Amino acid sequence: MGILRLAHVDVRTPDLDLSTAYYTEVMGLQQVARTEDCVYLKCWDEEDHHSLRMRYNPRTGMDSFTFRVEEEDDLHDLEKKVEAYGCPTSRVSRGEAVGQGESIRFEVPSGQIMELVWDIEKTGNVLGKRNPAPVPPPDLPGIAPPRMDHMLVNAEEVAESAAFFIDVLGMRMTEQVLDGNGHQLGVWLAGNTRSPHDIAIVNGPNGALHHWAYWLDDWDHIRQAADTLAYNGVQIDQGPTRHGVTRGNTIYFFDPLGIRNEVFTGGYWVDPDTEILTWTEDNFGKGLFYYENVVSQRFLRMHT
Ligand code: M3P
Ligand code: FE
Repeated sequence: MGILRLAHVDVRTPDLDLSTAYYTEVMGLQQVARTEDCVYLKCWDEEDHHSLRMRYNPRTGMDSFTFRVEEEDDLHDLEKKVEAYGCPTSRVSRGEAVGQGESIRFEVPSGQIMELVWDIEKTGNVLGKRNPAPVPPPDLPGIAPPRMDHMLVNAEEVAESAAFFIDVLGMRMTEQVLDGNGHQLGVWLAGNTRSPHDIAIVNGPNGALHHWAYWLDDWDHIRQAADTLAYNGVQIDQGPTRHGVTRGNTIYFFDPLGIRNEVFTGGYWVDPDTEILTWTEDNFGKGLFYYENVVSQRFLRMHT
């Protein structure tokens, strides 16, 4: 019960056509809808209406991020809990947003706008439900990830923010990074999925988006993604490499407006009784990038 998984990320771009070209042709997402000022995109194996909304605005940034709750009642339970914690909530009614019904919105302690929704329009993946092929059509352009995986937001007070996601929203912590005084510098949190994280929170400016990540099925697809990125002249931030935290294989890179994207695979299964893994600050280099063992300043200090 409660939070199920990341549903969609909503961002602003000053060049909707350029961003759309990148996300469809290089990232290889499907464009599912376009209004006067918004483009809606999804991955080929996603069942929901969309996982990315891009809205035209002169300033690049994140409007909000949305998690899906498991049951309809969870929406109203969590609305009460968020209100009781002291965050005012507002409701977005059915018909106000493309691809979904009623939702609730609020500002998390680190300043980002979060939305919870249960009623999402299920438009299905590209494979269909009758004798589906196990793979998408071979001619999909770009990286073509099957689904969005997780996101990372920054917080000035990681512990306060983590407590909100855990105690109020009911998410589970899987890993954390502690400084020498035992204060949290980063936390990795799972909803009701079996992955090591649906969202992570790492020390940085309030309100910032660090990245969101697309799932790839294996390391070889990460290698192919690196080839696609290099071929298209995309600026790679780090990788291909491996995280110590989550054990995931990864590449970080920037979209044309400077928003960081990640492709991610690997990790491990998390059960409700899996014990929390702890990293100490002196090992954070390996936690971030296991092979390089670096705490890259560009990686930590650049965000949207
Ligand atoms: C990940 C991940 C930072 C760590 C990032 C880790 C920003 O993105 O997927 O585990 O310190
Ligand atoms: Fe990540």
